[in-house]
Amino acid sequence: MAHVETLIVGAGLAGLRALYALGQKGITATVLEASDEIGGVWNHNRYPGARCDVESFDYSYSFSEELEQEWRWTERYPTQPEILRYINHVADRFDLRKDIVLNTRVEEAAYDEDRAIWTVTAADGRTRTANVLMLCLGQLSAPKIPSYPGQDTFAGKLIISAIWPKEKIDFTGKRVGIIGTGSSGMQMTPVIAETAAHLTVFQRTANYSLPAANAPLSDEEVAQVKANYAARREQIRNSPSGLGFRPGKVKTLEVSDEDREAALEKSYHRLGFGFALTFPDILLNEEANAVASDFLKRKMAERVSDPELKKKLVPSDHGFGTRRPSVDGGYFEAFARDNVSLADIREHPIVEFTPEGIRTEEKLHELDIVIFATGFDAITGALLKPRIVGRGGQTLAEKWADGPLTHLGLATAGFPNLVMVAGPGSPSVLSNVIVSIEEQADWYAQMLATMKAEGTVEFETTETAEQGWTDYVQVRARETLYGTADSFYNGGEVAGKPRVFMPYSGGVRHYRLKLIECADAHYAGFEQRTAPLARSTDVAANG
Ligand code: N01
Repeated sequence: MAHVETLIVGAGLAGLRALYALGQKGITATVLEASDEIGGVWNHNRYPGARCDVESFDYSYSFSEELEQEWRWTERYPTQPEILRYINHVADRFDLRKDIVLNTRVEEAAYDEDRAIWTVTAADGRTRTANVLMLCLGQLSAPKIPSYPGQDTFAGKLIISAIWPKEKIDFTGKRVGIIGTGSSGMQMTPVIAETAAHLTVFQRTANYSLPAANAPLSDEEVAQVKANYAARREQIRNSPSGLGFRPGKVKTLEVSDEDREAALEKSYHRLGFGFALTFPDILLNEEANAVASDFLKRKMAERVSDPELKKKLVPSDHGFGTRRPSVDGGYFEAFARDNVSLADIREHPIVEFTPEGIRTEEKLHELDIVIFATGFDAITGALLKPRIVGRGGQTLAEKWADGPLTHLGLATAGFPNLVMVAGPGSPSVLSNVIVSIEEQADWYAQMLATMKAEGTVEFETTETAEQGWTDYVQVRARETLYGTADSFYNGGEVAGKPRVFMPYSGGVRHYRLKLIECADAHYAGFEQRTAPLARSTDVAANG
């Protein structure tokens, strides 16, 4: 049985970055990846139009100045193929592949309390052991796949946006249906509309979206960013959400009507969903949020000419930013095409699939291809897929039955020597996630190196620490308007999921300070043992 100091599960942006960080500290690690390729969500989300809605300069690793200078992004918002190329380049550039095992889906991980060792079993039955288990499974990576009556009888092709096939799908002459109008559905709509015979977008909830203002990057622009990269990274690390611009400081209602309109207009054309930071109170104060929401509703309405469509496509049931908004490349304009129509499934819900297509309460939509762009079981979904067994045989699913409990988003009591990246209780989906990933990866590497040097064989967060942090996450969330809508921030995206606010909303900078504080206090909230608790308890019990 192969043994390493750390087993990392998942070879996406987080797993690779953790592998690099541990290597820098001389800690041996192996990454286990279910797919036949590295890249995580950027390997799987190959749908047409897939791109990141954070600027490429910022959606990239900051750990190597050479990498920053060598790599040349081509567009302001990078496409999925370009990000995947970047991830592969990083793996080669830093010789990471030798420690990555592909085609290895982890099905179970069990903690041996006597030996302080994790045993990980993959789908092929092979087991590996490690002192530490690090879960880098992604926060939006477990796809949510609806199951409608008759779905299996559909004679056409069913595709899931988050597990997009590698072969090219030809939409030419096809009648296509997209279910879901989050970022994925909105991004693919204008692209598929270009070749499909007809495209029907099935919308349950209208979503806020801003134009991407994407453009090729000029050599001058690239040179300018590269000349000042260190300062840009520093600013990002000290920002609320890890985005590369300076957020507004004056409150929404403290400026004149004209200045407010001008500021919103400027952000709208440049910042994507960073628009939310035009004023510091847009996500905190209802009046401020209403101003920003009304501005965006006006803008979205201007992009649609048909009055009936306008009413349907402009959101009316939640404030801007209380659910994840999108950044699109021509979504609203696509509905001006003769071959694109909207099916409002809030008004006329889907009744069933038939061999011919989708029957709603209104009519049968005849289709050749149906795409589920229905999102993810967010934040905890992927973490709870493998059976993870901690102290006393308790599984992580049992422990988190009423919602996740973590100390600083790092670890959970009863599961010694287990840590997670971008999990619940960390800024995760409320941040430019690569910033959060880097912060945690480096922090873990230092923590593990320190504990190794001190002879710690078992570390475990305490119930007091995890309850304290989990409560604090709720307190911070209540300061915001996130609680006013159902979303994947609060478990509202999956029926029956515990309704708990999961990401840390206090910002990237504040989170980083909390991590530093924890480390400076010799990893406060973690018990560190030079022998496994189980063994010392045995010794005590036996006199
Ligand atoms: O998923 P979503 P997504 N029947 O959850 C609908 C990241 N991402 O894949 O709102 C009918 O936002 C659901 O409707 P409702 C990014 O963080 C990033 O689009 O539940 N409809 C909603 O409209 C993003 O925010 C990029 O009423 C159903 C949609 O499906 C996150 O991933 C690109 C349904 C799901 O929207 C998720 O985006 C793509 C059902 N049974 C994704 N179930 C970047 O640019 C769900 N829906 C980085």
